[in-house]
Amino acid sequence: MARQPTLFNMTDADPREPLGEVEYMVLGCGSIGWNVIEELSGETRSILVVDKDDKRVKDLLELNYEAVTGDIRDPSLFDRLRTPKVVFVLSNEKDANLAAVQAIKARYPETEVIARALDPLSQSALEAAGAEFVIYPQDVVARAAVHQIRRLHVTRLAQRLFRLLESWEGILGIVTHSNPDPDAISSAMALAAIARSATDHRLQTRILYDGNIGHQENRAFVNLLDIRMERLTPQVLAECRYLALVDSSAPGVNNAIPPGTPVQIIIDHHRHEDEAVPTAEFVDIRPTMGATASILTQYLQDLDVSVDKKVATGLLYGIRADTRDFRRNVTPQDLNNVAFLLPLGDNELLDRIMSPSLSRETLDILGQAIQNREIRSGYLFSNVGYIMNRDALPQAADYLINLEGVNTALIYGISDTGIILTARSRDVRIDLGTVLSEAFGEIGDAGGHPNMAAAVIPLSYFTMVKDKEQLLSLVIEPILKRFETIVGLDKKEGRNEL
Ligand SMILES: [Mn+2]
Repeated sequence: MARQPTLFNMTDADPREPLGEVEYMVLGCGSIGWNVIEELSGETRSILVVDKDDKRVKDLLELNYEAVTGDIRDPSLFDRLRTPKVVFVLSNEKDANLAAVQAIKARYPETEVIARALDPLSQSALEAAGAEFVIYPQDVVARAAVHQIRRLHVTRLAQRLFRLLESWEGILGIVTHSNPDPDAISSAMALAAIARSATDHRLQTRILYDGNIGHQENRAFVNLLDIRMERLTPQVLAECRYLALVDSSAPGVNNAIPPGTPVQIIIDHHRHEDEAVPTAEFVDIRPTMGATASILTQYLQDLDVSVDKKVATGLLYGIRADTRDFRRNVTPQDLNNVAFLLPLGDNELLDRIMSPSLSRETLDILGQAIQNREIRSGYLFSNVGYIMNRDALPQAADYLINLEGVNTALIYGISDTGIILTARSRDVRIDLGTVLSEAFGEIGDAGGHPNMAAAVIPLSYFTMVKDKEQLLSLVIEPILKRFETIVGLDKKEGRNEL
C-alpha cells in the first residue's frame, strides 16, 4: 500500500506550509494504543501515531503506519504535527497524559480527546482538563467481564426455557396479571411463540386473563393485533396441563390462579413482596428490567425464534408502555431490545394503537365535561351524568386539567353501581390521593397519587332508582361539600366561569 505523505520529519519542513489535518492521532503506542490503531485502521489510514520509543516508531513505519517519535509532555511537539480531529491519549504515564490533554485542548479546542486514566483519581483530572471521554481500562475490563457473564446467564436461561418446553405436549395456559396491560399481553404472545417453536406446534397455547382490559388504548392494542385471549375460569384452568405466569410473580398475587396451584413457568420484572422465592420449574424474575416484554425479547433473540410482525409490534408497545415511553426504569438492555424489535415491528400499526379513535361514548362524555364545567378559584368541577364506561372519566379529567386557569379538575358521573369521581391536579400543594380518601374514604373507596386520584361511592341504597342522573343531582351537593371543605374552597369567595 502506498504510504501517505508522512510528516515525521517535520523539523525540515517549511514552517509556512500548512500541515493539513489528520483524522486520528494516537499518543502513546503501548498495547492499548496498538489495539486502538488496529481497530481504527479498518476504517481509515488517516492515523498519526506519536511514541517516545524510537524502535516502536520504526516498527510502525515498517507496517506502513504514519508515526513520529516525540514526548507527548512537550507542547511544542504539536507545532510539527497535523491538526487532529480526534486524539487518543493512551500512554502509561499519568502526568504525560494529563499534560498532553491540556496541550491539545489549549491548541485545538474543537478536537475530541479520549484519554486513558492510570488510576481512578486521575480520571477527574483528565476530565477537568477537557477530555471528552476518559477510560480507566481496569474498569472497562471489569464491566465487560460482568456484562459477558450476565449475558451468558441470560442465554442459558433462554435455552433452559426452550428445553423445558420441548418436552411438553397438551395445553399450556399462559396467565397474565389481572386487568392485563400491554406488557403482560405481549409477553404472553411472545411466550406462546417460543412454545410453538420449541414443540413444532405440538404444544397448544392459550392466553388467559381475568378482570378487564380497561383503557381504550389497551383495547385497541388487543383488537389491532388480533390477540386471542380467554377469561380464566376454573374450567379452563382444569384443561391446561401446564401453567405459565407472565408479568406477575406468584399464583394468586394479582392474578386469578388460586394460591398454591402448581405453576411451571414464572417470568416477571416486579419485585416479589415477601422473601419467599416463588417455586416453579422455570423462574426468571428480574426487577432490573423495565418490562417483562423486554425479558421475552431477549429470549427471542437468544433462541433465534422467528418474530412475526404482530409479536414484535406488541412487545415494542409493551416495553414502551411499561417504561412510560422509555423514560421510567429503562435500562440499556431494554433499549437494546427495542432496537432489535424496531425493524421487525409495524410502525403504522403502532401509531394506530397509540392514537385510537375516541369511542363514541368517550367523545360524548368529553363533550359533557366541557359543557358542564364550573370553575372556582382554579378548581374545575364537571358533571358528566350517566356513564357506562368509566375509562372515559380519567380521559376527560386529563383533558380538562389543561384548560387555562385550572389547577385541579374533579369530574364525576354515575354508573349503575355508584358515583364515580376522578380528579387531576397540577397544584403541588395538594395531595389528591389523601384529599380524596379523607373526603370519601368513609362512604366509599378512594385513593390515588398526589396528582391523580379517584373515588367510587357505591349506590347500595339506591340501586332501585331508575333515573340515575336525577339521583346524582340530588346527592352530589353534600358529597362535593366534603371535598370543598378539605381543600378550603368553601372559605374562598368568587365564582368565575369559563
Ligand atoms: Mn410489566
